[in-house]
Order: sequence, then C-alpha cells, then structure tokens
Amino acid sequence: VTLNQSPSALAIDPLVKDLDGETARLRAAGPIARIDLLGVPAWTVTSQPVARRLLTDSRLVKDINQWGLFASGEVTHAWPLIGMVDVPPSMFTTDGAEHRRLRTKIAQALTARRVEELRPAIEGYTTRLLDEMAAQAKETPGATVDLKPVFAGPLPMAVVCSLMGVPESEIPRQMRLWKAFFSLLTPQEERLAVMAEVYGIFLDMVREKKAAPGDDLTSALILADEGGAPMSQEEVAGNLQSMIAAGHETTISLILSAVRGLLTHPDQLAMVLDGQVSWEAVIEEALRWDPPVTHLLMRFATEDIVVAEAGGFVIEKGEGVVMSYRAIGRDTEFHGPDADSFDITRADAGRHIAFGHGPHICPGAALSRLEAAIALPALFARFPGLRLAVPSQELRKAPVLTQNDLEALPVVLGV
Ligand code: HEM
Ligand code: PLO
Repeated sequence: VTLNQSPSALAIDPLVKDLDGETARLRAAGPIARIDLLGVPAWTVTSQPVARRLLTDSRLVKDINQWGLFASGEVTHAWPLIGMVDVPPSMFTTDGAEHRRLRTKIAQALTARRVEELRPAIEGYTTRLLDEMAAQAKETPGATVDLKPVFAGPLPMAVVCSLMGVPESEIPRQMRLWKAFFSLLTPQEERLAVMAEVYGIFLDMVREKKAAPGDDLTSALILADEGGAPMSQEEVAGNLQSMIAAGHETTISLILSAVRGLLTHPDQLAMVLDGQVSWEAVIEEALRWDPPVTHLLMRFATEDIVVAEAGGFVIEKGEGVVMSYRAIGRDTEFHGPDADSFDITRADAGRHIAFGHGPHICPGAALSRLEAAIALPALFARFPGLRLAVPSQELRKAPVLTQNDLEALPVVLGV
C-alpha cells in the first residue's frame, strides 16, 4: 500500500522491538497523534480523559464502510492489519441498537456474579496445569521452563472454549490458527486463508449447534429471540469468533504481565505473599503498566469531530482513530511522573481503562480478572521459589502490533 503520509506520523513497529520506547514516543507526541500503521495513516489517542470522551461519542463508529481509505479502495486485503478491522458481523463491528442486540446476551452471561459459577472449572484447569508442571520439574529439576505454553497459554483458551461450547479437541488447532493470525511475520496470503478457515469452522459449529443445542453460550445466542430480532447464523459465528479471539490472547497477556512484574520486583512480590497487598492490586497494576491490548483498531469519524481537550484539534470525517491503551496506561499527566514503573501500592491503582470504556467496554473483564485471581496465587503457592531464568532485558515481545504478546517467559520453577 502506498499512501500519502504526513511527515510527522509516528511509524508503529510491527516487530515490536522496543515497545517501551515506542510508548514513550507516542505519549510525547500528545493526547492525539498521527501514526502510520504499516503504510496506513490513522490518529491515535494516548490520554485517558480524551479516550473516555471519544469512546462515548456516537460520531465515532465501528462500521468499516465509514472509513475513507477503505471506501476509496486505498486500503485493501493486502494490508497486514485488515483482519483486525474488516471482520465478520458481531458486537465488535456494530453500534447503537444493533450493537445492543448482538451484545446483551453475552454481557449478561459474563457479569461478576455469573462468572463465579465458572470458578470450580477454572480452579480445576489451574490445578491440572500446575500438576503437569510439577511432574515435569521433578523429572528435570532446575530446568528452564517457558511459562507461556505450559501455564498462561492453555488456561484462558480452555476456559473460553468451555464457556462457548467449543470442544476441547479443537483447542490445538485454534491455538495454531490465532497465533498465525496475529503474527505479522505470517505472509498475508496465509493470514487471509487462516481468517477464512477460522470463520468456516465457527459457521459449521453454529449450524451443528442449531440442529442440536447444548448447554453453552453459543447455543444460547442461537436460541435467543432478542425481542423478535434474533441473530443470524453469521452474527452468532461472528460473536463466537470474537469471544474466542478476545478471550484467550488477552488473558494470556494479563497473566504473563503480572508474573513478569512480580518476578522483576521481588520486594513487591514479598508484600503480596505475606498479605500486605492483594492479588487484585497486582492484577489492576499489571493491566495499567503492561496491558494486553496495545492498540485497539479502529473507529471511524462519521463527521468532523473537534477535540477541545487537544487544543481544538479536528478528526476529519472518514478518518480512522486508534485507542493506544498501553500509552494511555503510561500517561504521566494522568498517572503521575512514575507512570512507567510497576507499583502495586500506587494510590490510583485500578484507575486504568485497559478494558476500554463506553458501550464497547470489554464484556470479558470479570472473567479475565477471575482467571488471573485464581491462576496467580495458585502458581506462586505451588512454586514459591519461582524466578526468571534470564535477565529481564532479554525478554522479547512477539511480532504482534495490536496485542501485547510476550514471546516467552522463561522461568525456573525452583523445586
Ligand atoms: C473488547 C480488553 C479479556 C471479550 C475489549 C476491548 C478491550 C478489551 C480494550 C475493546 C475496547 C474498545 O472497543 O476500545 C480486554 C483485556 C482482557 C480481555 C485487557 C484481559 C485481561 C476478554 C475476555 C473475553 C473478552 C476473557 C471473552 C470471554 C471481548 C469482546 C469484546 C472485547 C467480545 C468486544 C466487545 C464489543 O465490541 O462490544 N476487550 N479483554 N475480552 N472483549 Fe475483552
Ligand atoms: C479477531 C479477528 C476476528 O475475525 C474478529 C475479531 C473480533 C473481536 C476482536 C478480535 C478480532 C481481535 C482481538 C480483539 C477482539 C475484541 C477484543 C480483543 C480486538 C478482530 C482485544 C481487545 O484484544
């Protein structure tokens, strides 16, 4: 894609070689800044107050047909990030009454009270994974283990698949397909094939469940009447796909960020282990400091929008707006001069918007918080000697532009 770029646009690195540096540059560029997403220009928001305002502004919509560069054919399926914006119909792609029709049932099933019902299952998966890790550690004491594939990875995928009624046998294929989808090292032709394959799998699954409904949220969506406006099979499949994509990739990241934060700040870990600070505080600080969603693509302006907070700055009709949740979490004006440091005792802990804000605020927030609140204490209780196996500067992010994806978290279990 070749497009006119304003000279001051900050190019976002698809290989994520220096995420902290990039976040700092974005914040320094102002509350709204010009970015270049692999050749495609957009605006990004890096301030929490401005983000909150725009996330409740009905002139910013999810409908990709409102995007000037898409409507004109300048952005095509050759763009590596197209799979984040030109997606099947779901709550993720709609606004207003349509959005409520597609979202309400899922949101109601995922309240803090309802997700408590999943606690025994989450505890069961956690124990199973910890047992497997302990057995492995017994065979090879002192060995370096990557926490991602043995612990942080499998748990969220197992939980969201069970919630949605996706069979366990499907999990390995889902892991492989989503990894290929998100990685910017995947050739674009392959990514497009992966997208088609995934949606095909979910459409088939919806057809099967329609014939033989089960006791799962996908079946509930199929059966839902929604006041005489039931969901089409395409919409149910789109919602199912959104839930699986969003339900695993993000929570893996939350667990890894929290573990990384604690292992690199042993004094804070000690305060948690002796009960001075809660696991909830750890989780909220991890969400602010190193959030699962780096950049949320994308919303489109249906008319010119004047942003008073940013000096009367104008987002023009048809332009795309990204929410840079990582930069928002590191906003020194909002969180103070020490915004870059991991501090579970900070006064404004929990005042982040890592789950978004407004009508599209994450419906899975309570579920992911519960998963982390079960997984983290259980991990540190089972392996009290847990430590990083490499210097923290050697930890690398995977080549995923939108998500915060640690390549690996090598640890020694210390048993
Ligand atoms: C939307 C964050 C876990 C399902 C979002 C958004 C964010 C977010 C930032 C979009 C906000 C925006 O529109 O700008 C997170 C984080 C998670 C997490 C940080 C974990 C720590 C989950 C889980 C599920 C889930 C576990 C499912 C079980 C969704 C869905 C949407 C969404 C379906 C789209 C909602 C809509 O557009 O109406 N999430 N999420 N998320 N999330 Fe999550
Ligand atoms: C993934 C590709 C699917 O075809 C459509 C889709 C729906 C929901 C999106 C998800 C994609 C990517 C990850 C997202 C999720 C909603 C929440 C999650 C953006 C685009 C986050 C916040 O990371």
